[in-house]
Amino acid sequence: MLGIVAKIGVITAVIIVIMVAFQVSSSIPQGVSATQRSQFTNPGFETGNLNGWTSGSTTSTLGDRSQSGTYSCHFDMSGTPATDYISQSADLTNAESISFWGMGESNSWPFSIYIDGTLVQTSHAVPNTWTHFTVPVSGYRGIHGVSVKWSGGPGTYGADIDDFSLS
Ligand SMILES: [Ca+2]
Repeated sequence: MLGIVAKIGVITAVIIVIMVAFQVSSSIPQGVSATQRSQFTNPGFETGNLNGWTSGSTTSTLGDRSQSGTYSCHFDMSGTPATDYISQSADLTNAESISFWGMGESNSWPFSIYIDGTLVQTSHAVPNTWTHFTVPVSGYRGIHGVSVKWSGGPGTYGADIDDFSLS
């Protein structure tokens, strides 16, 4: 008899938990996801190429040194900022910041970040160490051209970048 009472108690508790869970889930407004953000196309270069990006002639992808996944974008040491760059248009309306990871080959040369062709930040790469960089963009609304250029060349040092995101 006591066993049956205990079982009924457990079943009642389970039903209450299910009802509470249903009420919580149904109270979340449908169709209103967290703030809608556009993201970069091919942000981590995992297509193995620069699809989605406009890039300079000494800019490519490499498959042996990514921050995550398999591929990263590589700025060759033979290039200059005119040829070691990538660029993509992004909707910055709901973005607080752009972030990406960068790594220099051997010395602390800068990545230069441009929005619509205007230099907004210079961030120095750490030699042989992936480093996370953040660029504040809360003042921007709408679609803007985002570019990163590398200033380690020509003939000195290359660099890699990976994993762009808007947050
Ligand atoms: Ca990657």
